[in-house]
Amino acid sequence: MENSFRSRLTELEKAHEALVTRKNEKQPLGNGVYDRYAYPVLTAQHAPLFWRYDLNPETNPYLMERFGINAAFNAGAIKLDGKYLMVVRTEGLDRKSFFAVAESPNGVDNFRFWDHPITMPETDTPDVNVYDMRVTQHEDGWIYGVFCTERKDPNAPAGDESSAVAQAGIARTRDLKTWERLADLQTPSPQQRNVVLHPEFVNGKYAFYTRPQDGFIDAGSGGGIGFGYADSIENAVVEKEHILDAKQYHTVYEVKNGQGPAPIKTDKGWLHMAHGVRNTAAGLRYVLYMFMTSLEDPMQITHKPAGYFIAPEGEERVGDVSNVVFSNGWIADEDGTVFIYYGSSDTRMHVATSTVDRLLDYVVNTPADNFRSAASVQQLNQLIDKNLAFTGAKKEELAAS
Ligand code: M1P
Repeated sequence: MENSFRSRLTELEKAHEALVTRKNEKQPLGNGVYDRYAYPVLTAQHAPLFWRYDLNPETNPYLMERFGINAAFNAGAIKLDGKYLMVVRTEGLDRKSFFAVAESPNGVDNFRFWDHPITMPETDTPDVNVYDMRVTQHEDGWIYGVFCTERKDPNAPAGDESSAVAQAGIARTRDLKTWERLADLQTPSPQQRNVVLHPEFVNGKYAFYTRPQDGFIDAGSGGGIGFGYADSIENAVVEKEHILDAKQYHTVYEVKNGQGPAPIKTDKGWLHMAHGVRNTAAGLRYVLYMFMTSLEDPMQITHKPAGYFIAPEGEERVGDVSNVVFSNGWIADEDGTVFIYYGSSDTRMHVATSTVDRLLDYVVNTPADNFRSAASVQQLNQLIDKNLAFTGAKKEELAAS
């Protein structure tokens, strides 16, 4: 028994190390906006063996998993002390999510979980489930984590064990290790998810992106990406939510949408990434899209390309909740590289890389949605005519030379 325990452990260790240290490769011929990578950057199998197994042969002679990890997805992200860090929504077999930090030296591979998950303090109303943290390095000096805290709906009728209430939990830290929990955000909406703290004060106040919703799944009469101010962060209250990006009929965000990570500041405006949800016969489809807001007035959208920026592809399309990509973390590096971290199908994490310049070009120069097929054809014809005139002129130029 002792021998088989040892040899099984050696095999498990080898396989785990090979997975964690596997070099990731940029896929050739991207779309010019960003590059995808060959492998997910983080999966449930990246969780350390000492989380999943009792490593004592006396108490676990068969070396079986004692604390299985189901998924590692929807991570917030930040660069600290030269390391690329994801605050990962890590989900056990018991369906409970918790936050755990995974660290990489280069942002695209070798992500390794820190030894312990985050011990998140609670408010007087304990969380049942916590997930999807947005990490904001605020100009007040703190790093904030804003996340969904989910609890059973106290008004659910007897026998209804599914109805839940989602609200925004807020915590702050200096090092992602020790966290101070603050009061949950209060807003006029019955439920909140996808709440994100803006990195700067606006008119001297903290500012939040919100996503008002009537129900736990349905945005209902609410929905859209909201924006509101709070006087204090310790007891944050947003009295009015202004909808800055509404859901809209026959778009990729017709059912609901939500701000992704905190926006990136550029000299042309705030770059945003968000998720949009549409309905299909096969269920909801989640994609990512981008837009830009004004530096002077972060409530004004100045540019918004039509359609999606990233949609699930290949194995990304399949998982616990299929046909989903979701992003709540990106890192803009000093050299302008942007690491876009996205979860696929509520199962695993991926990275795509771009640059601030490319993303600005994409957001500013990609045509906006005109909301009708005929208008799309008109847009396409303009591009075709421009290209044919250009290639025709080029041919004549070559023939004449
Ligand atoms: O399952 C898909 C996503 O559903 C929720 O997002 P939203 O609030 O926009 O519907 C979240 O639970 C998210 O984590 C999940 O990926």
